[in-house]
Amino acid sequence: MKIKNIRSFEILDSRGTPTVMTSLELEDGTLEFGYVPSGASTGSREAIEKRDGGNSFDGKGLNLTIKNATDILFPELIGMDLSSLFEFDAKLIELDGSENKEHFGANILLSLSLAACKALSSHQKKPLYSYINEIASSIGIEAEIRAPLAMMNILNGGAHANNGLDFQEFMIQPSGFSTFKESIICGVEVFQELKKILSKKGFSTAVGDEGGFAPNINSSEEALNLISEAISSSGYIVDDQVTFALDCASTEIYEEGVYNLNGESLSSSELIKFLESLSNKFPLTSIEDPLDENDWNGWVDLTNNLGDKLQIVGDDLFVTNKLFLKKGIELKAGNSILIKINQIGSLSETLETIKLAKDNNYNCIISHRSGETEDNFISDLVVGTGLGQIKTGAPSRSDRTSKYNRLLYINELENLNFRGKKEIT
Ligand code: 2PG
Ligand code: MG
Repeated sequence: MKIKNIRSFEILDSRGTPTVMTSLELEDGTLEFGYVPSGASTGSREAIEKRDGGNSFDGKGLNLTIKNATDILFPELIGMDLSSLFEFDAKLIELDGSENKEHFGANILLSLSLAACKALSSHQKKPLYSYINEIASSIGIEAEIRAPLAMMNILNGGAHANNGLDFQEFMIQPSGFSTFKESIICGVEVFQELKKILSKKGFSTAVGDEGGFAPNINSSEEALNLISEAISSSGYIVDDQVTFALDCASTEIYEEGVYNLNGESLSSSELIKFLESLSNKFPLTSIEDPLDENDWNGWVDLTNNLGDKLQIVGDDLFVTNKLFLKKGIELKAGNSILIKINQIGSLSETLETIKLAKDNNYNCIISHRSGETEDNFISDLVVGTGLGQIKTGAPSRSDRTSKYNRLLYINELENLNFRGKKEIT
C-alpha cells in the first residue's frame, strides 16, 4: 500500500520539552502516529536527537528540524510502497546517510519508523503486539507473547530529581505472583504505602520525572530501607514476593577517574565493593549502569563478581546498539541490556539488537525514557517480543500509567502468561 502523506508536529514531552510526533497516512486512509521520548541521563554514544538551537524553547525547539525533514526527506518517502518495516527503515537509514542519524535526527527517523510499524499493523488489521510478534519472529527472535515483570521506579534521584540521592532509580520488581494483575496491584500498594511512610516521617511526597517519590534523603541504604518498610507494612514479603532493582546511572557521577557518591570519591573497585555489600544487605535482582559508560574493565570485574547472582544491565554502556553490545558480549561486560528505541532511532535496529542479545543469553528489558509522552508503543513492544521485563516508572502520572494501562488491557484481552520470578532467575 502506497504512502499518501507524512507530517511531523512539534509536541511536548512530560517535562514540557518539545518532541516530535509524526503522522503517516496510507492511500487506503490508514492513519497512524509515531511519538518520540527523550532522556535526561543520556549515553554519549546514543543516536543524535536533532534540535534547532537558537532561542525558542531554550534551543530545544524542533520547527527547523521538522521543516528540514518535510522539505527533503518526506518527498522521498511519499508515494513509496509500504509493505515491509525492515525495507522502510533501511530506506530511512540510507537517506540519512550518517552513522549516528545526525543528518535528519534519530528523533525524526524514529517517529517515522514507529508510525510505519503502526500503519502496517492497522492496514493488516492486526493488534500492534501481534504484528510486532510477527516481525520479531521473522528475523529469528523466539518470541512468546507474554506479560512482562515490571521494574517500578518508586524512588527517584540523580538527574531525575532535585534531592541528595546520587543513584538515579530505586525500583521494585513484584515477581512473586502468578499473574500480571496481582504483580501490578502489589506494586501500586507498595507505592501508596511508601507515600504514607514518607509523609509520617516528615519527607516530601512530591514526585520526580518518572513519577516516583523524590524525598530529600541522601543514601541508597536509607532509600532501600524505606522501600523495605513499605513492602512489609503493605503486607507483602521482601525478597519472596518483591525484590529491588537499581539504576545507578553511574556515568552521571563519574568525573575525572572517580565516582562521586555521598560526598566521597570512589575508585571503580571501591564502587564495585560498595555495590557488592549493598547486594548482600538487600535482595537486589538487577543493577543497571553500575559503572561509567567507558569503564569497560570495571564492568568486566563487576560482572565476574556478581553476574551469577543478578542482572547487570547495560544502558549507557550499550545504547541499544549491536556494535557496543557485541563488544560487551566479547568482554563479558554485563549480562543484560536495557532496550530504548530512541537510543538507536529505528524499530528494525532495535529488533536486531534484541536478537543479538537473546542469541547470547543476555536478558532484555524494554524501557521508557525519563521524558515521555502519552504514547504506549513500548507496551506492545514488550508483549510482542516476549522479552518479559519492562521498566516504565512508577504507577503514577499519565505518561507512566499509559504504559501500565495498555498492558492491563492486553493482559485481560489475551489472558497473558506471566512468568514472574522466572524472568530474573
Ligand atoms: C535511564 C532512563 C530511563 P533517561 O537512565 O534508564 O529511566 O533515564 O531517559 O533520563 O536516560
Ligand atoms: Mg539507565
